Amino acid sequence: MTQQITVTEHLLLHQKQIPGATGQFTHLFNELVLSAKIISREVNKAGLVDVLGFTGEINVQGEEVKKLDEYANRILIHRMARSGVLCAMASEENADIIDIPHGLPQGSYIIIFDPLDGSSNIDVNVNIGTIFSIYRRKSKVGTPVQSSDVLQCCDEQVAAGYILYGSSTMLVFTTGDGVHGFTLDPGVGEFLLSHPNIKIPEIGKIYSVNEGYWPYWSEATKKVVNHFKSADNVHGHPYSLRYIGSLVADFHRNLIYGGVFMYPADHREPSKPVGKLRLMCEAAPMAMLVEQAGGMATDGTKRILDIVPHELHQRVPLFIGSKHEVSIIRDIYEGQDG
Ligand code: P6P
Repeated sequence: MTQQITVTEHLLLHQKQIPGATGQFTHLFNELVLSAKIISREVNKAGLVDVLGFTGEINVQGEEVKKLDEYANRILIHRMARSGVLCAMASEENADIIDIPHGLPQGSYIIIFDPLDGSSNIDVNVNIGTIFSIYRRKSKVGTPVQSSDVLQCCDEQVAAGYILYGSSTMLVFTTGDGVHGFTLDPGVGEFLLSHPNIKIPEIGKIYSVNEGYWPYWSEATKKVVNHFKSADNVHGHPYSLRYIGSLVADFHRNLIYGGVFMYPADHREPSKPVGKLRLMCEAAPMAMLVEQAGGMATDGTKRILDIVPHELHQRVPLFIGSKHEVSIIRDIYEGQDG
């Protein structure tokens, strides 16, 4: 009988190792796990019930909102508000910080999430995911939450992770003590430890980027991507290109197999000169995960976790994955800058 460790058991074990841990965090995580199970149930029957397609609304990102996006956002906001341990939250789908409704108990944590990332893939049954990032407030408990409590340096994250809705539903997260993967056993409704202490291979054989944007890239970015398309690299032959168009799925594959995911700055839209991905609800949580797994994450040259956000939905170029590849990318960009 393989040892079946649930997320809750894993967290309680971890919590015992944190002096003065109050159990607030474990409670928050249990609510997150419940949200994941509810969203997974809906994702897995999409197509059978009326959750596919668009709501007809446009979100703060200027993107059309999918019904399942909206559903996942509602579930997370509802469950997180009632966790009793948050003082604020933020969603990729909402323009502003979401306050905890008056009358509900509050705590010292802040969660920032992308409720259903990769939503352009929902209607064609391609893997999608929920991404989350957790901070502890800096301002005094009992005083109004400050924007600085939310816009903290990305290195201040106390936890980060994602739920991947695919051939199985997986929860992968870190609390700063390694990266651990849990797979949902739908028969018993529990996430069971399936990938303890995940480490990303030092050198990868895969690169992930949307090459359709080639005409909009800088010469330095073209040099970076050419490094992986040519034989002029550590392998002496081109890397394999794998690109799903769903960050959680692309990241998860590279985390397990090794490789690098790139979303460079491009010049398609003058309003988004630094690319499409959001710092706080996509790049920062993935950066904490990959570093905890022995990898690297930069904006091309600067460590993602060293960035202090200036606004909630700011975007950032992202190069993330195996240490060797992300280091090579940094050297190429720095070399171009002279
Ligand atoms: P593109 C999904 O919409 C997303 O935010 C990420 O999940 C994914 O990596 C990226 O956009 C794909 O963007 O421009 O290649 O379609």
